[in-house]
Amino acid sequence: MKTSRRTFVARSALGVAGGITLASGRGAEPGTPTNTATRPLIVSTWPFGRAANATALKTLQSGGSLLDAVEQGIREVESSRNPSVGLSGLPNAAGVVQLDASIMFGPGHKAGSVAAIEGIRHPISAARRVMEQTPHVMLAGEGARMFALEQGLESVEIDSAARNEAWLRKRAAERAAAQHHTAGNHDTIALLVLGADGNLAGGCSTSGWAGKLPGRVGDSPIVGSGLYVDNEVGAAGATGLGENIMRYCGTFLVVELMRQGLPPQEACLEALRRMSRQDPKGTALAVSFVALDKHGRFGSASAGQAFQFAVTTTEDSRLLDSPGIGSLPVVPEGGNRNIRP
Ligand code: SD4
Repeated sequence: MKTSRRTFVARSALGVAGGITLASGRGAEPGTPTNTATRPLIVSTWPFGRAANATALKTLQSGGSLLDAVEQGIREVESSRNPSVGLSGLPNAAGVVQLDASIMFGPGHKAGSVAAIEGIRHPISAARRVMEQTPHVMLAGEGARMFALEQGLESVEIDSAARNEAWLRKRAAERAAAQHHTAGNHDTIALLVLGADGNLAGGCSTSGWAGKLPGRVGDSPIVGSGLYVDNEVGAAGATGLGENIMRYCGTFLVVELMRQGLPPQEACLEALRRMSRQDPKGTALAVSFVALDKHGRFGSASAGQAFQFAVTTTEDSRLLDSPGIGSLPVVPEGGNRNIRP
């Protein structure tokens, strides 16, 4: 369930003035390093992230690795009949569900992703296999599907004749539909983990922009756009309008701002400020970030959409309201003085 716009604006104002608003419970605070004894620290997007975090935590507690935790946490959402993650996601303009996913592992700076993949139940597992079983980072379209099938990943039948027919029938309408991104037709799971050993991992998975043109690839499978993990610094994940995230390498920007000294929440806000200065496609920003750093701090920021994120440690699990850039003062030319040159 999403926060109403009015509630969002009220909470955003509060969030900026007095720190993030708690949607439920007590526990870890943004900006304050989480107690190392309560790690792992798991942060993910949207209220459904809470179930993903719980599965990730359980995976770690039963001896799984950081990557197992990311993969299993995201599989939880891919299996949950979510309208914007996994095969239950909303289709593209031709009536076909095309999925994007990526995964990164801090040690070794490893990455894998799949883009515009069809008929594969768990794109996050396909992304992990690309990372671990091939010399590549990204596979797309039919090649990604063939690889996933070869790897024995669960699939569903694809009827290409019916698909082509649908494409021809709806061609004119789909072009028009794809021009108009509307809020609320998309949500991505991005999940980040700081392990008890101090290492980082993350992943994300989505069906992307509902009604997108066939073949459209969003930010989620692109390293540094929908997901970025740097084991020396921290990790960030994105949700929202991929076209805007991709133009700025959004999560790379957040991590690099953390490298320059900003805490995660400030880094998310500063990235959004920079991204909000230009709007070449007239789509408005509609972007949210989550981030965590090596010190166990975490944060989030949102522009143009109400956004909640889930934070889990061994001590507690909570949903938090993200502060919105809409209620922030305009940043003067010359940028943010908190950033070290
Ligand atoms: C995309 N970023 O494909 C994804 C969609 C999303 O919240 O995150 N929606 O553009």
